Amino acid sequence: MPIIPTKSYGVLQQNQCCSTLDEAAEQVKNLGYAIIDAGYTADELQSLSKEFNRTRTNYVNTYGESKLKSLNEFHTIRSPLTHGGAAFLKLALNANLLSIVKELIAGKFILNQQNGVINPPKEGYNQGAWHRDLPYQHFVSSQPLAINALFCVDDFTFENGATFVLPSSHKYEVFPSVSYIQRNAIQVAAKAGSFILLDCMVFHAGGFNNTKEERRAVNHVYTIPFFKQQINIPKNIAHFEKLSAEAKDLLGLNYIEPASVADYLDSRNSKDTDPT
Ligand SMILES: O=C(O)CCC(=O)C(=O)O
Repeated sequence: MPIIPTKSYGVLQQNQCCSTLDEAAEQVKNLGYAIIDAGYTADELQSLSKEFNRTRTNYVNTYGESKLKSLNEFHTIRSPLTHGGAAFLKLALNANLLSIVKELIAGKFILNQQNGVINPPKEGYNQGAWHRDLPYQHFVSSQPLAINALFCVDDFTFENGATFVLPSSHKYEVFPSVSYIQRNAIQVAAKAGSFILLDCMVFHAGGFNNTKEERRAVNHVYTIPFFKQQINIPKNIAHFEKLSAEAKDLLGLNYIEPASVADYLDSRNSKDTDPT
């Protein structure tokens, strides 16, 4: 192992970092990715794995295999928290995850989307091409506006198509050349039960799954409330009244656009923040 110097000179400013979550937040800010443990027991992971498969079967039965295939949607379960078991809602509210998202996104943020992602054996899938999770965007932001948390239902390995990232690519606007990608992409292996955190502007792609088993994940995108949700979560979630105030806020209940000026003015009554 090389001995890495820790002393410095000519340095006026240095980040101070203490907890594992702080370290991960620093890495997401600088490199655009990091791994954290979600804190589940082996039994909890097993029941999540079963819930994933049950939800997928219901989803495919509801929307139809041939339709999903024709739309290149067969390897995705859209918004499992609104039609799967409570486990998916719990995942989106994971305390370790939210504490780091709070460090990364200044101010309020909401859950923009949650998707089950299946990387099938020996064939491509819709996440296997390079993209940003704020697609079609080429700006650079000094602060993260959106964070992706990809929960590993299975181990992510080099063999089963662990996610590739281009480190620090959230800091440049233009998608780099193929030769740059080949020289600089890295593959992020992670244990089942981890979240792979990405600044949503970092370029990433699912790898090729060269095993015989599917590699399953649940992706979450948290954004500042200015972005509209991929699917309207407040309209689709049952029993909202049972949720905590924090959960309602996170799921976007407080950020539905007013239908009229009158509704907007009514909404201002209950707010103590500046108009936006
Ligand atoms: O499946 C993966 O490894 C990547 C998933 C992904 O790119 C996404 O959900 O945006």
